[in-house]
Order: sequence, then structure tokens, then C-alpha cells
Amino acid sequence: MSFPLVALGNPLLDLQVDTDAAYLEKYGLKANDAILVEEKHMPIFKEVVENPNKHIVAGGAAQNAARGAQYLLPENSVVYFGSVGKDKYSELLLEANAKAGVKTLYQFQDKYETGKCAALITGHNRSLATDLAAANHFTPDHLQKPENWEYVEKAKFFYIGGFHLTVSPDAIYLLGQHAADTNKDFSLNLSAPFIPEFFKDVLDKSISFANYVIGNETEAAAYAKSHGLETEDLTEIAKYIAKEPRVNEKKNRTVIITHGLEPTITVTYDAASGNFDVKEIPVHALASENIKDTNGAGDAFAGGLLAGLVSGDSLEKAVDKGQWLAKLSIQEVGPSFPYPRQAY
Ligand code: 26A
Repeated sequence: MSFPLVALGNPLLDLQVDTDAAYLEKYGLKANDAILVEEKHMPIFKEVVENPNKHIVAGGAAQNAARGAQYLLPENSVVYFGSVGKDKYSELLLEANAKAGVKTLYQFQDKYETGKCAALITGHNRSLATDLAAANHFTPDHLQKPENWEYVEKAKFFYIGGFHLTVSPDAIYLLGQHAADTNKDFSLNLSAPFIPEFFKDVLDKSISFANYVIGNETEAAAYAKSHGLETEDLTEIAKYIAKEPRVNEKKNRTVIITHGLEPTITVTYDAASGNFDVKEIPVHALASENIKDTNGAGDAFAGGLLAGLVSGDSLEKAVDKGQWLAKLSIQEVGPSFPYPRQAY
């Protein structure tokens, strides 16, 4: 029982439904985006629940990645932290994590319901509208409880969902400082354009602890904009992120940017030599007719990548595991993986 990987994020239940452009427009949503809901979006949840064609599946970006990483890793490899309500929704999430083999260490809230995300699918796009509810009330003292901190101390690798930047920066810094002090790996996902756009300072501080930063092309573009970079070139943006200050100067930083069906870009900045190592790694394309939906594709990529990195694979192989797992996940409904387990 070693549990090398500890992940932190917002546990959510996904209420997924196929819809159309008119419905998204009615609520001012973009086809491919992730937002936190405002009052005007609240009817969406009732409307999705009442839809006979809805799917209710375990979600939460980092939780999906945790299940994904455990899919490829030996038993008892992944621990997940987040905050939920004491309700049937959290029971469902616990069940999904148990099935995937993820050890779940939730903080339970008395006064709030488990968070939910309306995953509105149009073609190969997904619009995610989230009501964090209990997930918004995670506090760092939950990590510090001796029975939980034990897992932090045992871990070798941390993964933070960027979405959690809106919830508990102090929990992220606590894990980041621990990783820096003990020379462990610390990874962070940018998660959505609104994170670099509206949480720039928290993001910069979180990145200072990270030796792996993961994102996609729209998140990289939002990062470039919020940091005043005069480039839209993904490799240049990745170089900038890779070179930002590091708390743990013993580890170089690698930035991994996915780009749909275009090759994944990785940039590692070697601080000692001042050189950048740039790689382009092809994706595992899937015939369009075999795609069920892309909800959770990025999380599956992150999960496979983490599994590879935790196992000590080369960066190329770890990225390939990410591509492989993303390809499996987009053939399932929602952020899910096929069972019985397939071998990489
Ligand atoms: C704070 N927000 C907006 C969120 C999320 C989120 N996970 C954490 N925090 N908004 C959407 N998701 C999750 O992203 C997955 C797809 O990548 C959804 O629950 C969905 O499973």
C-alpha cells in the first residue's frame, strides 16, 4: 500500500445531456467551455434532471484524472481529496472511485450538497456549467488531519486540478510547499481559460511549486493574454511558463500542452544550461464516428500522463499513455473508462 499519487480537486456529479446551439445560447454558454454558474444558469440543472436522455456519471476534473491514473497504475496507487455533501450524490462518487480503485479521502459538509456539473454536449463539444456547492468548502486543515497527512507524507507525486484554484489556494500551497521541501513532484492542470484569466496571481503562485504544468491550446492562449505575452504560438507560451520562477530549484519544469488532434507539445526548461527541450508527440486519432463525447477527454489525458510519470516512464511514453487513455475515454459516455480494464 504505497499510494504514490495524491490528487486534489472538486468532486462533482456530472449531469450530462445532448443538446443544441439554441439551448446553449439561451443561457449564454459557449459550445466548448467550463464556467461556474450564476443565478441565471440554475434552471439548467432541473431541466437536465428532467430530461429522460440524461446520463448521471461521476465527474470533477481532477477526480476523473485520478480514476484515469489508477486505471493504468498498480492497485493502491492513487488518493483523492475533495469536499462533498452527505447525500446520495457523494455515495455515487464514492462508488465510482471504489470501482476504479481510487482511495477517497473526502471532507464531508453538513450544510452543503455535493457539487454538480451540467455537461451539455453538442456534437464533439462540451459546455460545462458547474455549481460547486460543497466542493467550494474544502479547507487545508482536512489535509492536516493526521490520518490524511499520513498519505501526503507517503506520496511521491501531487496533482492539482486548476479548477481548485478558485476554492482553496491555501490547500494547494500547503501541498506545494511540502513537495518543494521534500523534493517531490508537483503537477498542476490549467483546467479552463477562466483560471488564467481571472485567477492569475493564485495561478502564478501555484505554478511556482509545479514541475509539471498541463493545459490545452485554449488555456495556453488565455494564459498568454493574462500575462501580456505578445504571442499565440503554443511552444513560445509553454517556454514562458516553463521558465517562470520555481520554489524547488532542484527540479526543472516541464509544460505539456495538448492541441486537439494536433501533436501534443512538451517544453522542458533546463535552468542550469538555459536550454529548452521541445518535443511534439502525435495523438492517437479516433475516427469521428467512434467518438461518444469529449467530456473528460483532457482529464483522461492527464490521468494517463500522470500514470506514466509516476511509473518513471520517459516523457514521450507518459504523453503516449495520456493519448491512449483519452482515446478510450471519448468512446465512453462522460468522463469514464471501459471495464474490464484494457491493457496499454
Ligand atoms: C470549478 N469548476 C468550474 C470545476 C469544473 C469541473 N471540475 C472541477 N471544477 N467544471 C467542470 N468540471 C469537470 O470537468 C470534467 C471534464 O473535464 C466536470 O465535472 C467534468 O467531469
